[in-house]
Amino acid sequence: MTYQNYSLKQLQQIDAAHHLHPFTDHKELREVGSRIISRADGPFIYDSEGTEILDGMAGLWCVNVGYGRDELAEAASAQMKELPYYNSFFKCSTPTPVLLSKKLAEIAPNHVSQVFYGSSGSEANDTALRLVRHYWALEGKPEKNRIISRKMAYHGSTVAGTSLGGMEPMHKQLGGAVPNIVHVMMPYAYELALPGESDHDFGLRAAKAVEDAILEAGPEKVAAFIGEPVMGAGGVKIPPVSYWPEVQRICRKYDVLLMLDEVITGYGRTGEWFAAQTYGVEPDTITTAKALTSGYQPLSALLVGDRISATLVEKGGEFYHGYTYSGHPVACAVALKNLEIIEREGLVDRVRNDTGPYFAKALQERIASHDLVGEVRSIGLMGAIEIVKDKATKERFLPSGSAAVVVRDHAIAQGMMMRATGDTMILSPPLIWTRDTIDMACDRIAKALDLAQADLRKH
Ligand code: PXG
Repeated sequence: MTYQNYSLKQLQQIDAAHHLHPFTDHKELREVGSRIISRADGPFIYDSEGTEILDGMAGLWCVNVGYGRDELAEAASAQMKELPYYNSFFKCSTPTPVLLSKKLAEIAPNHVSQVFYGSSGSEANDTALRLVRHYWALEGKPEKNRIISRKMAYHGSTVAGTSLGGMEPMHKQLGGAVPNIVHVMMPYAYELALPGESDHDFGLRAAKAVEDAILEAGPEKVAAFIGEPVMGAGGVKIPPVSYWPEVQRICRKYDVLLMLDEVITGYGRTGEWFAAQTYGVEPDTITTAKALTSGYQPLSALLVGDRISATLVEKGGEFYHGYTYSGHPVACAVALKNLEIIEREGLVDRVRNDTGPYFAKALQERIASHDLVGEVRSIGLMGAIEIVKDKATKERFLPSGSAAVVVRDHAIAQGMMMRATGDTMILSPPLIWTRDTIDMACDRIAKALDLAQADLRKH
């Protein structure tokens, strides 16, 4: 029996009875019922009543080639028929992870040529944490095991991912984080720059926080710094251009490895294959997932720089780590086809040269002037809209986070799917968006802001 035999109400009731959702207040969900998305095509998703919604979040930052790609379904189907599964343990391999690794080595920054697979970004960050600590142990420095991260960072939801991340409510439910991880300030100029401080100077100050943490622990104790090139779930926080080169310089100075978490920024989002290339930095590890398959299959790839892989190969012996689905043949087949589509359609160049700049301009010209908007910012096809009560003073509505939810609900009612995180609205659309789609999105967002304004000013 397929789901078409069930009414919306029935699906919602069954969902409430049996399904524990991620990051959800279950009691609240049971009261309101879930929104059931049952189909999608191109840039649109459709709920079970057939309502068309423009997907401003590419699913959850992942569906970069958009929905309804028959080629990806065919790649999965062909691989399932040929070989649905075999493992890559015990000196075995299957063809698709082999070929995907070669492809990833080609598009990754020059000094990065090895890949370790998992099924999720969280798993890939577990691998990254273990690998980096293992690296220093192999180099005879087991005490060089501390990791520096940032407040509000999101690195996944496993114990290691949560520990690496800087989300306080998540830490509170953890009952003990992985030890030796510290969190420094984020490069978020809108709230953290001092009066009169330039973007450039703020970027250097935020980078200095990394140096201070290294010196506080002692460089001989610090293994690595980890960061999202642009913080995603934490609110599309785009660092000043001075930040990453300075962080790189500091890491080199103290021989601290640089780990970039590109689960969101990887595969074209910022207008290069990787944001490492956008920001001109040379990370030792690059965590990727999501858009590697455009979300059509669960797959993550930890890209490993030559410095670490040389030691692992030469001195490492067996690395006691891996997942049943490391290098899953079907997921890798879909990834290969997905990367082929991105290349064939020139989506990365399009983001860099056309849709990215157009998106930035549209947000500035059509959204930034709205009374509820404190700032808009974007890079490539990811953007943020700060919701404020008072543009001049940056005062927020109370309680904190409540206003963005009002805007979000109006946006969805206008046929525009976007996320609210804290007081920030975020956008991360499929890379297939055109100038017309961007115009359509801005129309709907502007309308949602007007309606939200009417609601919020009533109180
Ligand atoms: N790193 C980053 C930078 C992420 O954004 C992960 C790691 C973990 O990936 P997995 O595949 O294990 O979920 C992510 C995931 C949100 C939201 O609300 C963001 C993510 C996941 C779920 C919700 O913005 N990012």
